[in-house]
Amino acid sequence: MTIVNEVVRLEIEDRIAVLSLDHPPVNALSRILREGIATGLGRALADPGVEAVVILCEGATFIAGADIREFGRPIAEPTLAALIATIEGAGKPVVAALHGTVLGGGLELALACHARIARPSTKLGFPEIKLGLIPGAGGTQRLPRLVGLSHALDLILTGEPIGAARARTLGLIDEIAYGDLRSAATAFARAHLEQRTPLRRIAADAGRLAGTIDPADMFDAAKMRHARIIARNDAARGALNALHAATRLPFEEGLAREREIFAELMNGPQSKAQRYLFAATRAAAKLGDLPAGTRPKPIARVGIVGAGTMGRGIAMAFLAGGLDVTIVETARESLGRGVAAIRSAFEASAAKGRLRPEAVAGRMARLTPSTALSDLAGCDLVVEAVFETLAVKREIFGKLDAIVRPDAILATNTSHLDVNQVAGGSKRPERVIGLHFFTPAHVMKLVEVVRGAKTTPEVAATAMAFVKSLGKVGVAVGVGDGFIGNRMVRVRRQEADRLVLEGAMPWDVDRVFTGFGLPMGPFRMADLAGLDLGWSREASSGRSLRARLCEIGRRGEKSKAGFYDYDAERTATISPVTEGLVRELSEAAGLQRRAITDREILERCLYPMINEGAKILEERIAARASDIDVVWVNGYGWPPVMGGPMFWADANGLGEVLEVLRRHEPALGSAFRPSGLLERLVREEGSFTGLF
Ligand code: T1G
Repeated sequence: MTIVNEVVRLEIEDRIAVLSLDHPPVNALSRILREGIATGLGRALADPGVEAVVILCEGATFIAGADIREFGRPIAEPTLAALIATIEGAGKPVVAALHGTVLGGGLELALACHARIARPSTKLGFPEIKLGLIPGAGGTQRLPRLVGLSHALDLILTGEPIGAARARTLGLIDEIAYGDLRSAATAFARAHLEQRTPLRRIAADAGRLAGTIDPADMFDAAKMRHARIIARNDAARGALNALHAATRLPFEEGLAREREIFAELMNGPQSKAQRYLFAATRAAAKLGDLPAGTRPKPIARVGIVGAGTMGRGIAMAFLAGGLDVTIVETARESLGRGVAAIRSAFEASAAKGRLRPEAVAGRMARLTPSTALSDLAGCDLVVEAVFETLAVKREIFGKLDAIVRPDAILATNTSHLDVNQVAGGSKRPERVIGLHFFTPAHVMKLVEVVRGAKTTPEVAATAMAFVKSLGKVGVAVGVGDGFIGNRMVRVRRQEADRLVLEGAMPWDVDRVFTGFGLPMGPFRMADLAGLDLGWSREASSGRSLRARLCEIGRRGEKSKAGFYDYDAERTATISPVTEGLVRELSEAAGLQRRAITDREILERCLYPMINEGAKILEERIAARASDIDVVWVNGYGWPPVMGGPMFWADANGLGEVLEVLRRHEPALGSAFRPSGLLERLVREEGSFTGLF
């Protein structure tokens, strides 16, 4: 075995050269790895004793892509494109032995090999679109030739990986290796030699593109299937253009077109925002102040107290994560309703093809309903998802103290209460943490992880690792009313409500938000979530538009009427009933309604939100500005191509933000009083995202 460089080794086993790559954590194609592969491959191809080459990786995964940290800088030689051309042009068979997540440039390098063999658990894909890019090393030209145009469109436009079995069906890989991958790959290479199998160079011919009767139909169908992605993403439109080139141009010209589109996207605002979020999402999960050696504990058995909307959603998220779940509700009827709702939600997913039918039974088999808190005794972690009142939560934690193991974690799902006060209900506040799931909890990625004053580092680390194991995005937040997201939403909602009283209609406000680039405005979002969240007829004030609507049974989309009217297809339309109520409330408030410009709506809803974000940073509720952006992208639908509110403010110019706030403060009050941090950053010409 010879050391090629610090991340590549070369071994020759009976005429087969094995290039082993070992560049943790994901074998990203950094310069050092590209150099090692180029050198090692050169030696193997020049060695007369070598008749075939296997490329495999050590560690968690085969190459998971180009090194994102190198983006935006001049690419050092050897480029990935040059490396790929060398592999494909080799005179000896080169076999890629795949495992883990074979993504982006890693899959492009595998496509340059003459054959691909993969472990059953391997996932393969082109996630570049999630970085605002397209495959930039031949992926848009080779993939359609190998698997056909339609599958290539789906893989590249969605960015979602597929499993080894599907990859085998599509012809993306040649064989699945059920035993030892290295042995299977060398055996495959040996068989390739013995059978004198011709070297398959995908770039050499049109491949499955030749069989494409009418590409235009396939593009039209894909544009229908992926309309939402294409509408918002420059990269999606770039991918369509690159794939068009693959159907019309010779390979090398198509490659050149791909490179042009890739370069344009790399320098565009959307990719910069999405690459920022890639790093931000990983930074948000890091708890910077943990003592060295802090290790998360495994969580296998979880309990949930409460089978209402949140408890059900959390139970579904836990079940989807493979956990054993005990859900407790005092009243048998509401427990039964909760379990039935969980089952029907899984069945609905199965009916839509999002879940294998047999998985529904598997998940439900891991759900234990109970009316006794004592059944939570064996849990590693218990989440309370009961009424949002401090007394109830404290009482639950007091009872759980006597039931769960001393090392169990007690989590509160509170959306805004003081976690330290909730923790006060337990004799072991050091085992208490906040896990603020967002509704619907089985869908929304975001979890605000709220560390109490006494939460131990191990509990905090365990909570973060647990959230990530669920496939969710955890953001560590400090104790404060509304934490990050809801606190900023509250400021925005107050202004939106005021604007409606002063002269705008809900749909005017929503139009400004969608025009800005958000998927929907606050009023349409409220209809979706339900206007009666936290409302009760007994306590209804009847003073706000939301209360008045609830009182007349207009509780949102679920009741076919809320701020908007809804038809059978749930299409929202302007409501004369709402308009009448708005005018009544304006009159009752003694306000003379006036025309309000879209610009005023945007300034009064967006800018105080950013100001609140600055205050959250000042108060250290968020460790960094990018955490706030991660919250907004994963919890409130802020489009990733726009980076997040703090990223947007930096790009927009903090000076303008400050000027707008100062202009509105005299009339609109404290929400517009600029934070000290914002004023300092403007003075120092700094930025939110450059702070920490
Ligand atoms: N480049 C650099 N670092 C990367 C990286 C990458 N591609 N992928 C992950 N990391 C780092 C990450 O920042 C973190 O670092 C650590 O690895 C663990 O990541 C030419 C242009 C592979 C599924 O988009 O999807 O190829 O925080 O926490 O949950 O056409 O990482 O520890 O310092 O996410 O086990 C295409 C992105 C690139 C894959 C593993 N590839 N990565 O998930 O670990 S563009 C991607 C992921 C490209 C070509 C184009 C995931 C993962 P740190 P992690 P994980």
